[in-house]
Amino acid sequence: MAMNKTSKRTGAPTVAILMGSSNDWDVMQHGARQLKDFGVSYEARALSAHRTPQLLAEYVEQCVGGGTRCFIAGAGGAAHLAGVIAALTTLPVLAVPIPSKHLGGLDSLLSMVQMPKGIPVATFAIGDAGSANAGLFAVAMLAISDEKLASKLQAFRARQVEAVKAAKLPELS
Ligand code: RP5
Repeated sequence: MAMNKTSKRTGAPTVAILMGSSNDWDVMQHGARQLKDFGVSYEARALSAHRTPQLLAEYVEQCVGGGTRCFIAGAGGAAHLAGVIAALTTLPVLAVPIPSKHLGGLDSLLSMVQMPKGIPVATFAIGDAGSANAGLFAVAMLAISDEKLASKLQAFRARQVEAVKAAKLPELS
């Protein structure tokens, strides 16, 4: 397991966002956006569990050694990226199912949410909302031990309340 090795990296991101393909970025950018807006350091990389398994393992090992606090993993189809990362570390892994060409992301969702007992991943909604929520969930985890971040999260929630209260529905003609 990566956490037991000595490989370290200086300047490791607080949150590492991994995706199986650069084509996943359109979706994964929404989680990155949340982290950026909250001032949480992140790094986004395309690394695949099946195309680049060794590079993936090395990267996870370096992040774990360097102080990364959690991983967000997006993948589509037979989406085993999040599960493989979770097998390499005990840090939390937040999984984002990417919409797929033939099954609309249901394959990705089931691949992530149906992890066998013992190696959990926290699975979010398919697509943009899941990606954004994974970012927000990472913020919430970090906010447990960071009062400033907790205040920012409270303010974010308060803005949502105000937006709902101010919402106007169209009149019928
Ligand atoms: C997965 O296969 C990736 O996560 C991506 O969603 C899907 C298709 O990859 P590409 O063929 O678009 O690179 O590994």
